[in-house]
Amino acid sequence: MILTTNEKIPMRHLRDFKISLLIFFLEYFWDTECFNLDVSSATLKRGPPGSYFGYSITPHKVGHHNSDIIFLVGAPRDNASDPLFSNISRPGVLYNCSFHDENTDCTPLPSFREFVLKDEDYNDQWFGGVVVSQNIPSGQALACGHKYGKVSSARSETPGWCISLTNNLKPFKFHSPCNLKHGGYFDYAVCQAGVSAFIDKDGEILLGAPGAHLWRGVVFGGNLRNELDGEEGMSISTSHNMAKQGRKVYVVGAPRSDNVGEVLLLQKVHAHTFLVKVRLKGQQMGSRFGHKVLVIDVNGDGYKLDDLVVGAPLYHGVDSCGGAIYVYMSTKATSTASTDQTKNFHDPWFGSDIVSLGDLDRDDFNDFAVGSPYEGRGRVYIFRGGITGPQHQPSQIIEPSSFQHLFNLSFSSFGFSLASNGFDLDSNLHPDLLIGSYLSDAVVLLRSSPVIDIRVSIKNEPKLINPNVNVCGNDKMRGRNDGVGCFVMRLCFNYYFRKMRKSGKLVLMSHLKSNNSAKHNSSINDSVSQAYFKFYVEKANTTPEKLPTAETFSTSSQAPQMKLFNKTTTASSQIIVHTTAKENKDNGNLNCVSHDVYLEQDNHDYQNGINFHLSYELISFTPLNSSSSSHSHLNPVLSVESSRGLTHVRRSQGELRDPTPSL
Ligand SMILES: [Ca+2]
Ligand SMILES: [Ca+2]
Ligand SMILES: [Ca+2]
Repeated sequence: MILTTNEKIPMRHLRDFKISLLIFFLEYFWDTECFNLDVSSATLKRGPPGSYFGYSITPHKVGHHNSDIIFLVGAPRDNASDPLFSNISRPGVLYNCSFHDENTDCTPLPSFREFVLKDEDYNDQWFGGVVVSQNIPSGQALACGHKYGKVSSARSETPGWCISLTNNLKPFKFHSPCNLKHGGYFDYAVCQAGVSAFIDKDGEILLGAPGAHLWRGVVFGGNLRNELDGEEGMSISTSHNMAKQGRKVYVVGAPRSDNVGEVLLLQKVHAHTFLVKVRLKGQQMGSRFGHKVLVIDVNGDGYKLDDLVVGAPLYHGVDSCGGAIYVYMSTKATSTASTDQTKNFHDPWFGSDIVSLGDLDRDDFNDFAVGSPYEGRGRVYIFRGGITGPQHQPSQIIEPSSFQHLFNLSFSSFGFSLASNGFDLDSNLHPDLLIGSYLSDAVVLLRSSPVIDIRVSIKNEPKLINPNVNVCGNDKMRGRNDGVGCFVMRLCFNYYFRKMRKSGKLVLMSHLKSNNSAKHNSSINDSVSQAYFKFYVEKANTTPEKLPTAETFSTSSQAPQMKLFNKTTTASSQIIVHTTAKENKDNGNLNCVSHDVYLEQDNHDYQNGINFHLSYELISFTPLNSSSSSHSHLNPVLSVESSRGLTHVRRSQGELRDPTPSL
């Protein structure tokens, strides 16, 4: 059945799927805010030149343990070394890579010659164009060559094929569903089965064949056929956490369907019957909505409802191209949509690949990565999940320029392929990410740093600053009553390692500044966090005739109103703490530092608060016990929440007036 374009999007009519929509477009003004994927420790694997090594990647768990991970990398334009393939041009090769050892090369897997048949055309078959893994311990893998053809016919036919691999990478099943079918171009002759493929937790294999039926497309395996009318099967996934009672939902993308692209959410009602539960449409002709789909729970909701991210890499604005991703939240909320405009890029293909990172920063929300491979040399955007859905600004933008000097390699198409699924190569409890650049025949591993939250609090603060009283700790100054007001600001830093306890030495550096123009500063240095405080001078004991005049307000706005004890307006402190893994709680009282703060003489401005700007950065963390991992120890980074810091305002009771002076 082909559903017509007049059919309404049924999302609001279904009990099982209540969806709200967020849209993210490629924005030029996104800042590169570094977070915990560490670019300085990037490692690289190269394939033969021109082989398109890295066109597809997947982690693969070997054996029964989560930690035994290898990586399968497709090089679909590579020549095979097997003599049987000596006359075959660029059949494509699948590589087995270990990133545990930086110095070993990836090894090509055998050519699966037992499946090579007479009269078949393996030239330029693009084997390794897709490789996927079940990604569970002892799970299987699958690799495809979607341009595998038949030479027995006078016509050029490309049914495509895939091969199932056992957990230890032995081939055990050949899939070429279109090869067995008859018919010409209107049927299965140019199926290209294996343009996309998916193995879910149950072991069910789905093969996308977008070329079937004159490019209307078919998905094989789940018997999903002909629901869509344009490249159905370009992307496929399943979810057990989207519908009630955990019933499996099939997600199928068709980026040319109905011109704007469509994604269907289906359920199996009988062995060969599927019911369309939700039909999602793109917004723009030719945007390739549905080119990529990702099932992920991004808001950690109580029912662990899976949400959906859809890529539309050719979405464009009026005068520009950019790409967009759509995030559909499985929630009881009413459908909402937000829009924005794309900026001037030339086909960066933002959203051409989208992968789950697991919980990259261990804040209990899953995060995901989006590739934008043709934006310059390519970029990867990291989006953090959150309680209301993913954050609109990427938490990190990864560009190859930040590490390509390590390898003396000029990257191209960086981010075309991504692979993570939450694998943790160095066992630091934070997931890692593989990024492919097929035009450079390269795959880069980025590991993620552990994350520390620092909470700053003020102890022993005065409720109000009495300008006539000196309460500082310095004996020489104590008790003076000469109009030099003074108070003690005691700042305490508490640390919290996310999801791990570590013994070691943690060094922080803090800088306290008084500055009336201090305000929230958006240009945060990579690793520097900030907090802001504001205190007010007490009005008590001032007689009406001594009240400040309007001129006092106008001239005081730029000049510092206070001095620290050493007569400067900045004080820095190094804070060292020895953390222990034995504490009952992960929280440790890091340290407190005190600053004696003096007001300038004769400044009784109680209307303008005195601003303090605290910045602090993590200098180092040296663990007591070195890790068993072969990878170097990564320094922790401060969490994004730490960066937001603390904004503290203390006002005098009942004395707040309109700050605009009345002249
Ligand atoms: Ca969710
Ligand atoms: Ca997270
Ligand atoms: Ca890790």
